Amino acid sequence: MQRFCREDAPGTIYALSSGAPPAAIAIVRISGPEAGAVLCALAGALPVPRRATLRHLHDAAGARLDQALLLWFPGPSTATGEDLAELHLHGGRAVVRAVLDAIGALPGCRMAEPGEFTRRALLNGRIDLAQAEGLADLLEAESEQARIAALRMAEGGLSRRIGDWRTRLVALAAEIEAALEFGEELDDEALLPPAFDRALAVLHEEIADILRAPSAERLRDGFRVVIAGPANSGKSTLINALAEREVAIATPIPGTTRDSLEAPIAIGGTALLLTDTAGLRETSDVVEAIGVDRARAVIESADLVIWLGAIEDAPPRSVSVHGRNDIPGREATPSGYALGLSALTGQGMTALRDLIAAAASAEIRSDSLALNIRQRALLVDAERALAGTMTESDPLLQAEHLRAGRAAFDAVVGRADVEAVLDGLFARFCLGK
Ligand SMILES: Nc1nc2c(ncn2[C@@H]2O[C@H](COP(=O)(O)OP(=O)(O)O)[C@@H](O)[C@H]2O)c(=O)[nH]1
Ligand SMILES: [Mg+2]
Repeated sequence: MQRFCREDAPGTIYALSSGAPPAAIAIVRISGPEAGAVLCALAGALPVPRRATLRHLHDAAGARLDQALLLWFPGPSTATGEDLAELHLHGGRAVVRAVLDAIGALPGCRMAEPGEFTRRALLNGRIDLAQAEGLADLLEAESEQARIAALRMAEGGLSRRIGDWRTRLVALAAEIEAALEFGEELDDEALLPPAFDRALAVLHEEIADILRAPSAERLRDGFRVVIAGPANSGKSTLINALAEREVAIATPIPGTTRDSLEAPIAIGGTALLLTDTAGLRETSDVVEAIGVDRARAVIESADLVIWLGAIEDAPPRSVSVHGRNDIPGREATPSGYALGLSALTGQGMTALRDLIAAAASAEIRSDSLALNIRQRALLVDAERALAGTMTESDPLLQAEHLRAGRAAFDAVVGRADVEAVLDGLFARFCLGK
C-alpha cells in the first residue's frame, strides 16, 4: 500500500482557488465527504451534478451571503477523487471572507494547505507523481515552451511513456527468466534470441533520446545568453537594447560593470536569460577582478555567448558580433563576424534577435518531454541499467540490471515509496490547487 497522505484524517478541505480578491469572480473549492453537505447548508439543496446552477447562498443564521454559480461533482470521478464542489462567487474581499467563514463554521471542514487538492488527487490515484509535477510546472510556466512541456507532463505524457517502457522491460525480464530456467541444462551462451538484444537497444535509445532534450528547469529558467567581451566594447549598452530597459549602467568609463547582471526576456515564445558581464581585462581593482572571475564562470555555463571582442579571443559556443558600427571607421563588418550592429542606432539588432531565437529554438525543442531534476536522475539510472544489461552476458546479472531499471521507472511515476518528495512538491503549489 502506498502512503501519499499524512497521518491526519482526510476531512473536508476548502480554499479560495482563484487569484487574490478583488476580482470579477472568485472560485472556492470544497473537497471531501462533507462537500455535498456544505452545498446543502449554503444553498438549501444539492444542484444537479456537473451542471452550472445559479443559487443564493446563506450562512447558518439565514443571512444572505451572495448569489453564486454552483458546480457539484460527486466522487469518485472528480479531480480529487472525492466529492467536490465549486462556488463561483462575486470576487469582492468581503464576499469571499464571508463565504469562507460560513464554510469554516460547518462541521468537518477546514482550510486546505497549499497543493492539498492535488495531493488528494495523487492519493486517490487520479494522477501520478509525474503528472503532479507537470501541474506544478504548469502553474509556474512563463514561456510558451515551458507551458507546452508542462501541459504535456500534466496530461500524462511522461507517465504513458514510462508505462510503455515498463511493459517492454518486464517482457524482456520474462525472457531472461525463461532462459534461466532452461539454462540449467544448456550452455549459457546464445540462450536469448537476437530480437532480445534489438528490443533492448531500441528501449535504451528511446530513454537516451529523452535525456538529451532540455530539462524542465531549462525551459522555465530560459536559454542562457551571455554578453561578453573586453572592457568598453558596448556589452551593457547591448543588454539594455535587447531587454528594452536599463538593466546595466553603461558609461564610457572602462570597468563600469563589475558584477554579472541578469535580465529574463522572451523572444518568440522562448524564455531567455540574458547576462551582462564585467569586461574581460587585467585589473588591480579587487572588486572588478572578482567580477572578471564571475564573468569567466558565467561564460563557461552559457548556452550562447554574444562575443564583442576580437575573433581570435572568442570563447566556445559564441557568435562574434562587430558592435558600435555607427562609429565612423567601424561601419564595415570584418570577415569572421556573424553580423555588425549598433546598440545605439538599433541597426542590426533584429538580425541579432533572430540569430539568438534560432539558436535557442534549436536547443530548446518543444516537441519532447522536459524532465525535471528528479525525473532525469531516475531515467539516468534506468538508462544505465539498460546499458548494463546490454554489456552483461550473465543472465542472472542481466535480470538484476532490469530489476533496477524497473525500480527507476516506478519511482518516476510514484509507484515506489516517494513520501520524501511529496512535501517539497506540494509546497510549490498555490493554495486552492
Ligand atoms: N556610438 C556607439 N557607442 C556605443 C555603442 N554601444 C556602446 N557605446 C558606448 O561605448 C561606451 C561603453 O559602453 P558600455 O555598454 O558601458 O560597454 P561595456 O563596458 O562593454 O559594458 C559607452 O560610452 C557607450 O555609450 C554603440 O552601439 N554605438
Ligand atoms: Mg558594462
